[in-house]
Amino acid sequence: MTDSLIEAIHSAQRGERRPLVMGIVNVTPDSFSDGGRFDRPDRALAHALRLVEEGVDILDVGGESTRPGAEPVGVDEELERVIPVIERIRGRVDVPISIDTVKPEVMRRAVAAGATMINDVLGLRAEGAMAAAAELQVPVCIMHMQGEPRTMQKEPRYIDVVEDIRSFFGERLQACREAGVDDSLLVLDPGFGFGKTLEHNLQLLARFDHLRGLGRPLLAGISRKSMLGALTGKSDPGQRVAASVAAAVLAAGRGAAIVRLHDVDETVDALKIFAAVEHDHRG
Ligand code: 7PJ
Repeated sequence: MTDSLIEAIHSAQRGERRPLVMGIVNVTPDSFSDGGRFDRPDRALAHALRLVEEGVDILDVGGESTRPGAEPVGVDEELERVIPVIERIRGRVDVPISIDTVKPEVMRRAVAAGATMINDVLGLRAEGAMAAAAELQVPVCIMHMQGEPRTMQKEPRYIDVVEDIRSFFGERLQACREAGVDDSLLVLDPGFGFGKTLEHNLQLLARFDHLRGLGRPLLAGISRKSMLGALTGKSDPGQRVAASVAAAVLAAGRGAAIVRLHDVDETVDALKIFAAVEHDHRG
């Protein structure tokens, strides 16, 4: 499972196939606000199965909200949210599961329960996370974030947002090598909306292809984010589907190997058009 996932990611990076679609499965109280504690895993399972029907390539299961202003969650609470969901999904379908966490203990328990990828918004900078990744040897998404979720949107500052993030990735790649996390396992993500103004986010998307120089597959997560609300005037994230699909196609055109998103059905269709034109009729 791990080898075929790595091969698919690298094939997308080489431009041989359309980007992989990573569908978001949130297991946080704010995303299931009307659900009680006990039916939460079943609701998350039902959501995951729907995404599979819609053609998702990777399911990204997360139990801690990293939205601007969000408060951290304890390890026991996070485990209680995500492990039953991973077990239920694994019992039903073979689609690769990614665990969206910054905590080493959650990484270990999630992989033991059947996850085959780690998605870390702190880029393995939390205490013990790098060692856990070195031990688990599964693909890891290293995301860039300036600051921390509680305060990151206060006053983000860069000299040049693309170059600054490139040097952050250079430093993380070196740290991974030193810790024994193989280069072939790493995916890089500039972290749209994580300590970035609208202008920073637009520069990152416009110049997303500059990050290809790092030689690693790239992930873009723009789905329903506030940058799209700012551009369309739509304050309700649920109204940002078309904007999200457009952003995913733009990221695909600039070399994203994975796009992380909510609206799988719509985006898979859009990427089929993208692939038919870009891969099949350009010679
Ligand atoms: C991202 C993420 C992202 C990666 C979130 C949201 C906020 N992980 N987790 N990249 N965003 N790798 O989905 O709106 O952009 S949480």
